[in-house]
Amino acid sequence: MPEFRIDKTFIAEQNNPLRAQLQSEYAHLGEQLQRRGRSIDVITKQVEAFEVAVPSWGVGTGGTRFARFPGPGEPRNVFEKLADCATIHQLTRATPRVSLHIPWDAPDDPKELSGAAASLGVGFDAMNSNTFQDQPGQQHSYKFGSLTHVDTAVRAQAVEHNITCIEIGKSIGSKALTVWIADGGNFPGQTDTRSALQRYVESLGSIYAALPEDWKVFVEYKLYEPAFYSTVINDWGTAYAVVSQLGPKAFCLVDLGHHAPNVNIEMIVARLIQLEKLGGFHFNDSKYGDDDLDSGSIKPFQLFLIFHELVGAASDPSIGNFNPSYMIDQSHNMTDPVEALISSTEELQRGYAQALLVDRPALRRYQEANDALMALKTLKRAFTTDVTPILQMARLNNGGAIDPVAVFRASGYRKMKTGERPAQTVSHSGIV
Ligand code: PSV
Ligand code: MN
Repeated sequence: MPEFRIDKTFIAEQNNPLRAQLQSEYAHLGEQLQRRGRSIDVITKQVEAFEVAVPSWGVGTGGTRFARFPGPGEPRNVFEKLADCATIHQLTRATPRVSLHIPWDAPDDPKELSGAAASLGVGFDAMNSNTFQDQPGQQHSYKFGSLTHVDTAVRAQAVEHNITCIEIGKSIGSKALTVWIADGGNFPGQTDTRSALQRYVESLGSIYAALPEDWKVFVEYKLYEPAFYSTVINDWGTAYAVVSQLGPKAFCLVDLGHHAPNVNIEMIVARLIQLEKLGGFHFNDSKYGDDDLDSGSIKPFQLFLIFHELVGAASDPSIGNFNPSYMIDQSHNMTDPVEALISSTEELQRGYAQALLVDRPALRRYQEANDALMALKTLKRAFTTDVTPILQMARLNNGGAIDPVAVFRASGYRKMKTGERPAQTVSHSGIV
């Protein structure tokens, strides 16, 4: 029996009763924007072109360090994960690529995997290596580190794993490798801070040497967890120092959850843009630490301010080498993962659309006049605009759903998958 997929005509049928209301709300917003000298259709076109990759590990039920609560119909292998990711793309038309995590998603036959992805209408984004967990049959343990381990043999094994990720990626059309390591110390004195970083640079140098010409490597930093005292690649400055030493194919990756509370992430984004080393994002949201909550659920203003930097950079001719990759990295255990990723995609588009609305010439004038109040009001005017009709129209124009979560629910997708995918006790993915 072929696996259930949401039918195109079903999406169109669900859109039909919502069209008239959308037209009227879109026209109303269009008038408002016209009074601000902006064309709604131009903004909608830009939103239509917005793309973000979804994480393969995000479609399974994630968990905290305390528990996982497997959901019904959860994907049991990489093919089922692809099917869920393709469903997110079908409804949003904004997530055409999937970011894989190896070995969680290691394919027996990469050709079969590419074929499956192509028939589902999706491709592949950055490959993610995993040297933060021991895998069955692995010779050396990563308990005390991987790319920075004191033992050369452990480092060599971790380097080899990353090269395997590149090899798999090459055969499925990926163009980037994201490296996040958990290496560090839990206690003062446990590791020698400087030599650990030196070993990282050397290990990553070997991985860099194996990168194809048209590939990038993203160095992802995180303040802490699971190393609770000293993490080797702990902040953007350290990541920047590493990628600068490596060369032009190396960039920093900003995961929104990987900072201390209240850190000004939009400023980090601006710095990396200026230094031409912003490789991309792992979008998510958080209240306390690396909470991996849906984008825009806790700090939507911060998300808007990040997009404000990105939109500014995209139109600044003095910024070269600007083509950051957008990826989502989220995994929690409260909601249906497909719905959560749809919702995050929409919130990212919202932040982007709001940022497109900023009256940049006015903002510049207020900045030059030191008018802090009006400068903030200029940003707030864009941020407080309800851009929902733009997001809905962009999806409709792209062939997606006006209300993707409602269509997902009405389709009975989860129920169908629950029948097709009997629960298994062992999960092939995990989360840190
Ligand atoms: C680490 O917390 C991280 O953000 C890295 O991107 C990992 O690849 C991902 O989460 C999944 O564990
Ligand atoms: Mn991440």
